Amino acid sequence: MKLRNWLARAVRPVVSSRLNNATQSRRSTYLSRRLTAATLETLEDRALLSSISASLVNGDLTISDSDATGKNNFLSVSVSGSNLVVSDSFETFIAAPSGGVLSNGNTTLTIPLASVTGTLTIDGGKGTDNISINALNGLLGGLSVNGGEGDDSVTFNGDITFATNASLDVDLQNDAATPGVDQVTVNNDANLVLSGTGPATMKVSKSIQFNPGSSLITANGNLTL
Ligand SMILES: [Ca+2]
Ligand SMILES: [Ca+2]
Repeated sequence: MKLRNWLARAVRPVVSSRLNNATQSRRSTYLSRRLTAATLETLEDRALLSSISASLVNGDLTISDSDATGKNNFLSVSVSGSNLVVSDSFETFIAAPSGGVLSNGNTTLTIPLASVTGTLTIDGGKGTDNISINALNGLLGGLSVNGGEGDDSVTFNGDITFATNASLDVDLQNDAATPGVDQVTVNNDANLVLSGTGPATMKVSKSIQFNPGSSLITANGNLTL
């Protein structure tokens, strides 16, 4: 065998092997890029399911946890300027009723007080709900709070002077067949004042607590605790 032929036979497998390795490396790199590209593909936007409904019918504004199994709501109700503001710490509103706007990632509903001339109803629905009612200066109608199923807590943090003959209904025992263990707290210096024939009702299975300086006053309407 000539030296040149011998060298060719000896070197060819090595070159061939390195070429194969290089080819496999390129394929591997190609596949890796394909996989990387596939991994980095973006999905379309996914909206979390909203659970709080808000309806305004003839001046009655109703806020409800409409989730089938119930969310644990942390709802707060307050007045800012001439607007009523209802907000949840985590859950989002499905849509704003006419005249209202949503903000804070749809967790807050702001609507003119002038639109809520009837009853404001807060319905916690199922779940363990914390409902905080702050001072509602200028509330034009009545207020009804429902806890629904689950152990719920309703807290009044500020003054509410109801319109003449408007009512306060915090009966947490009549809004579900199994209403759970519910409580109401009226915090320091929060005064709930009804006038005319407007009645006030608070019913719970656990406790109603009035802290120092707080009060619940009716004129000619029934007071039921
Ligand atoms: Ca709830
Ligand atoms: Ca309840």
